[in-house]
Parts: sequence; C-alpha cells; structure tokens
Amino acid sequence: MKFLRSIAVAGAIAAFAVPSFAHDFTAGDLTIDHPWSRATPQGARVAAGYASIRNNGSEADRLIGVRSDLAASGEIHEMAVDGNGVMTMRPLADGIEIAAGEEVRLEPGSFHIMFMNPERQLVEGDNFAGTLVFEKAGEVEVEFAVEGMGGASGHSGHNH
Ligand SMILES: [Cu+2]
Repeated sequence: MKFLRSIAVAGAIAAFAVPSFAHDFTAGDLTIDHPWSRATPQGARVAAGYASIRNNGSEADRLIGVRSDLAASGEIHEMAVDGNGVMTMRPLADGIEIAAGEEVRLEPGSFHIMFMNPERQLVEGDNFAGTLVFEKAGEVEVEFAVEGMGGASGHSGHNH
C-alpha cells in the first residue's frame, strides 16, 4: 500500500510540473499566450477577450485592432477607476503599446478586448477564432478558449 501511495504522489507531482498544453501564437517578435474568454449569459451584449502578449523584439509594437466572426466589431478597452472611484471602462482609440521586451496582460479589471453584440452565447469549453491586428507584426490569427463565467483569471489551472 505504501508503495502504491508513493506512485500516486509521484504522479500528482508530475502532472503538476508538466506545463499546460501549449496554447500560444507567435508572429514575428510577438508571442500571444492563452487567449481566453468567459462564458456569457444568454442574450449578453458583450463578450470579453483576454491574453498575454509578449514582445521579444527590440522595438515597440501596438495592438490596434481585433476582429472575430463572433461579433461584427471588437474593441480594445481599459478598465479604470474614474474620479468618483467608480470602475468604468473606456475604449482605447490608439490601442495598447507592447514595449520592447515587455509583456502586457489583457485580463479582468485591466486591459481587455470587448466583442460587441456577439451572435451566440459563449459556453465554457467552447472556442472561437479571432484576429489580433498589430501595427508592426500585422494580423495574427488566434483561438480564444472559453472559460467558466466565474473565472477570475484564465491562468488558475486551465488545462487545454
Ligand atoms: Cu470593455
């Protein structure tokens, strides 16, 4: 029994140490890691998009647009606290700069993508295709993985 238990423990450790299934996209100097979205309630008027974007190059690039078949339009937003202490979000007309050697995380409560009037409900486990448009790297096709509605961060134990 003792022997079996140690095998189980070793297995658990191994599973924990193995990096999650690769879900990243590369374009030139940019690496886009784990694009994800959240399940939406029925009839939702927006759907979110998140990802980590790393710039391995020596020049800044800029995320300037987002497209997806999911919705007629996609916007780049920033969540911020306004003068009255209220959380609001605003579209970033100039997009988001990805400085050389830096990583920018699009995540809940911060920078994010907003798909307006999605044509279907997003269900956990679902995927949808999208295109990120960068000033220098150009258009990058990615796949957004839909996670649970309550997920605060796609990085806590995702396993796809
Ligand atoms: Cu938004």
